[in-house]
Amino acid sequence: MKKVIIATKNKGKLAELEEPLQELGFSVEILPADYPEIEENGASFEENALIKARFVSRDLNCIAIADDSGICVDYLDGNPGIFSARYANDYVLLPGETKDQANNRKLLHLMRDVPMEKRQCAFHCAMAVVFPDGKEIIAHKTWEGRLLFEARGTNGFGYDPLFLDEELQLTGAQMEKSVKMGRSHRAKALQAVIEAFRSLEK
Ligand code: ITT
Repeated sequence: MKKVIIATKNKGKLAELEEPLQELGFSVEILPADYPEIEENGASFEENALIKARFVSRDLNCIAIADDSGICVDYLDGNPGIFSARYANDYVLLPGETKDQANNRKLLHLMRDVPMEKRQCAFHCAMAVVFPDGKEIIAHKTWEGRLLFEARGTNGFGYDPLFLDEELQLTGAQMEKSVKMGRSHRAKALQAVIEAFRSLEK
């Protein structure tokens, strides 16, 4: 059985990646809790995904899979984009507020006067696999939607409560995980990576 390490500290991503990889027959490991932060200084989702997967693959001599993702809002010229995780770093957390909630609060504030017809957005996910022999796979996929004026739903993580899938009329946080994994940026990127992985093995 091929062993893969998921190079992420984000529990939401891990919850979405671990099971599908196991179902595909991989033995999946996660990073130790005290694993150092990897500096994400790339200029694109792809560069950052590769930085994370290369670092872990070389450091732990394993097949590593990493995801760099975020939400791009048309009205904000594609921001927060690759800065999605650190978007509200310039905000003081309210009592009991998580980082994800502060990110959402900032985004809602900046978009407060923008009408629904100008609130198109998309989740992006670049997923990279790096092998110990240096082989690499990269895929970049999106999930289009609209940014709501308030949070809806409690599933998922990050910006899910604000992101409306217009076809289903549900936010990412109102969907069961299995529904999100039939539609999301991450699910599509994972699928593309798996297909490339399989053809490398042939
Ligand atoms: P790792 O680098 O350890 O993987 P991270 O959280 O720092 O974890 P990123 O730099 O890729 O990961 O940032 C992703 C950001 O985009 C973060 O704020 C997430 O909450 C958000 N995000 C990504 N995918 C999402 C999804 O499916 N639903 C909601 N928010 C998502």
